[in-house]
Formats: sequence, C-alpha cells, structure tokens
Amino acid sequence: MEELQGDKELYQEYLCAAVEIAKKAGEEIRATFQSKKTVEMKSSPADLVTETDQKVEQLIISFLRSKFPDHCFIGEETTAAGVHCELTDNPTWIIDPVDGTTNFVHSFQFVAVSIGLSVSKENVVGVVYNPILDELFTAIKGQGAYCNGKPISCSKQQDISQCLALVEIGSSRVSAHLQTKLQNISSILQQGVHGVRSLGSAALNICQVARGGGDVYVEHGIHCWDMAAGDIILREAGGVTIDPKGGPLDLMSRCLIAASSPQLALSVSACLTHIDYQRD
Ligand code: LIP
Repeated sequence: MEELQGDKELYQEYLCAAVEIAKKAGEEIRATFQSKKTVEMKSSPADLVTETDQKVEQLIISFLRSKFPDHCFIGEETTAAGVHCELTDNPTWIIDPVDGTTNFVHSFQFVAVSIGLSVSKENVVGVVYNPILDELFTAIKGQGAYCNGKPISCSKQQDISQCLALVEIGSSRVSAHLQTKLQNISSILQQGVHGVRSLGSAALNICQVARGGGDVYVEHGIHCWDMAAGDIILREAGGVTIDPKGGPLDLMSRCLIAASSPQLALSVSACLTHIDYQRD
C-alpha cells in the first residue's frame, strides 16, 4: 500500500514535469504556426519535418533528462536522425514533439505535443497538448483522464452502425498500402457507421475518442510516439486500445485501434485487411 502511494506521488511528479514542458513546447509551436516553415522530407513526400519539430524535441528531452537523469527516451526526430529506438522495462519517455506535422506545415489547427511515459512497457502517464486550441489532455494510470483539468470519458458506444469513426491515410504513398487503407475505409463505411473523419494527428484522434467526440479510431503505419500518451489517456477515460488484428496493443507494431468499447474495437478489427509495417 505504501509502495502504491509512493508510485502515485512519483507519477504526479512525472505528470507535472510533462505538463510544464508540453506548455513550453506549445509556446514554440504557436510562435511559428502562422509563418512559412522550412520543410524537409523524411520517408516519403508526405512524411515531413520542420525546424520546429527538431527544436521542440530537443527542448522536451533536455528538460526531462535534467529532471530524471536515469530515465530513457524515445523521440520521433531523434529516431529519424538515426538513434536506435528501443523500448525496455526502464522508465521511458516517448515523445512526439509535433504530432500532425503536415497540419503544422499547412497551419491547420490539429497539432499536438505528445509525451507518454512507459514503465515496464506499460504507458502510465500521458500528456497531449494542442497549443493552438489550448486543449491539454492528461492521464495517470488509475487516476482518470482530463481535458484542461476536467474529467473526460469516452462514449461507451458498442454498435458500429451508431458510431463516428476516425481514420487516416497516413504518410506512406506505397500503392499497395494506399489501396488497402482505402479498402478498409470503404469496409468501415459499409458497416453503416454515421461517418468517417480525419484529424491528421494520431494523438488527437485518440483523445477525441477519449472525450467521447468520436467512437473509434484505426490506423496502420503510425509509431510508438504517436500512440503512447493517447493510449493511457483513452484507457483512463474508459476506452480500449488493441492491435488491429484483435490482440492486445503492441506499442512497437506501428498500428492500433482505439475504441470506446471492446465490442466496437473487435467489430472494426473484423472488417479490416491488415498491413504489416516494419516494427519500431
Ligand atoms: C502523423 C500521425 C498521423 C498520421 C500521419 C503522421 P507526425 O504523425 O499522427 O496519424 O496519419 O501520417 O504519421 O508525423 O505528424 O508526428
């Protein structure tokens, strides 16, 4: 019991640090949001990076490293720069400095700083901050999920024919991937869903399900830094995250279904053709 209380206080301290630096990162993103960005391409013409992504990631990692020198780090841009991405049992901060980089490049307001903390390979703290809309989603394992300090919960929808689904095309332009993704969107539509939407940010799609604004989100081709923080926020809001093949979520497998109920997650899983990406 004493140990649990200790964990609770420790996780609070981690959350406070992540919120503090997410807000600072948000100031950087806001400052350049409307200006013309210097953009570089990564794995495809639709996989972009800006100076802000790199600067913000450095800012976040150096702040958290100074506070928690024993912790490990996985960051989108550090990984893109060639640093090996490995998730161990050590406390590991998993960071996407600008989730929704394409949105950021186009000044489309769905961008987020995403900071998750994994301990023994379980996400235990999550912060997703949209600095343009000033919406801060937070969660600690066992302590509920919040948006701007107010508790949030998912819709609990179980029936696929009554749901709003979030889907993404992603950044791969490999023809076979595109075909399968379009086919998957078509199969979801054929289940009679009320509609499909795309925010262009995995973290914000997951938080949308967490707050009950959408019922289910599916994507293949994303990375651990797109999902880590959102995963704990959604589970604390009463939702579920699974592997699109139907098993437990595997953070390094590059895909997920985030849903308001296990029944809905499995209904979506059943109508998908799966795509295997190289693991993180
Ligand atoms: C983005 C994801 C989004 C996906 C994009 C991209 P980034 O992350 O959040 O769901 O569709 O292709 O991967 O690269 O903006 O951090």
